[in-house]
Amino acid sequence: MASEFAHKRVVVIGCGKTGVALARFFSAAGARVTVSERRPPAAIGLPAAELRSLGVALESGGHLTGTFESADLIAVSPGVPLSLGPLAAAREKGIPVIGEIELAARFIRQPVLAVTGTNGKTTTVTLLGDMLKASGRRVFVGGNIGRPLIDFVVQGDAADLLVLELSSFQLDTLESLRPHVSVLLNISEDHLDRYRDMAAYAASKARIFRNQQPGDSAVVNAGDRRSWQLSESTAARRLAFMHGTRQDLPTDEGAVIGKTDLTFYMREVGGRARLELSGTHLPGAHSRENACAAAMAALAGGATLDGIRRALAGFRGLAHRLAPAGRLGGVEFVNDSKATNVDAVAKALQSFERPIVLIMGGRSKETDFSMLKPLVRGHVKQLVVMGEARQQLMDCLSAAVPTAVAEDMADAVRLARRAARRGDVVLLAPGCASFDRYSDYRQRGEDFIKQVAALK
Ligand code: UMA
Repeated sequence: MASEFAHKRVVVIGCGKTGVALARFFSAAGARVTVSERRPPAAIGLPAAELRSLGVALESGGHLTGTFESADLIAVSPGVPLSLGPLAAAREKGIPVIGEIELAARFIRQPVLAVTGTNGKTTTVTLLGDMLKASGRRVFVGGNIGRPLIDFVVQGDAADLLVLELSSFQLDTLESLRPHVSVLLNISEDHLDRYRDMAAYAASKARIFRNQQPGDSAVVNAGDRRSWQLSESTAARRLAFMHGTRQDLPTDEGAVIGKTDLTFYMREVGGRARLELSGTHLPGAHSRENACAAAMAALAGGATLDGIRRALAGFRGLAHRLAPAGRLGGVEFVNDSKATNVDAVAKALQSFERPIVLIMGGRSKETDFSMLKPLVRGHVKQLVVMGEARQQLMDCLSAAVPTAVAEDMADAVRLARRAARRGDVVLLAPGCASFDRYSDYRQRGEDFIKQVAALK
């Protein structure tokens, strides 16, 4: 399958999910594999044992320039910045560097439906996968959502179609992938700790369109100026979606999002079809955008309206995304730990009519929180801040809303409970990464749920 790698010296950077999957791939292909990991050996745990059993060398506790420079090929995990010193030095020397999705794409024959955007990717990808499955298609769902694409190549699952969630980190190293259907949901400030500026971040997102041809489709949020502008580069058929009426659509084919329905104007539905949304679990306008984009991509990928309808009816939302976390004394606790940037916090706030006690904080991604001021003023009665970004949050938002500082999640939940009255919502929407205290947003969300349960 990949005999070109036999006996080659391959260095894999990062010993997370992707790194281990890459090590499996290269070791099955007969390469001499070294995994290079910045964390110390004690922090790695189980993956170290798997690598040993594969006969893969593990260098941990930092990256060695010598190792990188003696490689025939370097494969990077998405979380590794391409500016990493030893990696940049190896690239200067002409050593080829490849990303995991790009590597996998070279071995894939099935049509790919790829979804990107700052927020809503995982929900959209989940719905899209469900819609295609409910239409009788065999689907692999992977990428940033959790299952590395290279796993699919190694295991050779039976699939008619691949549905991929692609982060900007994964798009950065993409060269040859040609999505049969691409989806761009939205672009707002995020990851500015990795990108020079918004233009660089947006340029990364635009890579989803670069290899598309006229027979392909691009589903794009026409209500989001940046996304719409970026999509002008695509050779694919553009399918716009937005809130409003058909007259607002900038393309002949597309879809319109209503308060309780979606209307598609696409050749796949014979010109026009309406889908009722009442009875589905899609809180907030942004959820309807995700559902609309998923349905359009599904139609372009061969799904039926009936399959789409059934998938929407069965969708119960995802963990850590505006998910119920308990109720106490008439106060509802909502876990949106996945709201790791300002736009996601804004969308969470807009999903409630009731007064909100908002918990924010974590590791800042160099975003400007003051953009939230008007929304916080309108929706939030008390803000509780915690983690590394607490001072920055205080500086940006305390003039707009009463703000308290918490020591940790337990303290934050206690303070929030004290400020909330019957009918209010206590919302965890951190607007920050979780890595100051947690391994990921899931662990942070679990801690929130645990602290809410402890109040009882
Ligand atoms: N590491 C180094 N050197 C570095 C940077 C990182 O050794 O300079 C090491 C870390 O110590 C760690 C490993 O690399 O041990 C982590 O690699 P990774 O960050 O690429 O994480 P993976 O476990 O491989 O997971 C990645 C995605 N993570 C990121 O992009 C940060 C996962 O997305 C994805 O599910 C997985 O691949 C499978 O494709 C998560 C994510 O947070 C959900 N994504 C970001 C987001 O959604 O905002 C982009």
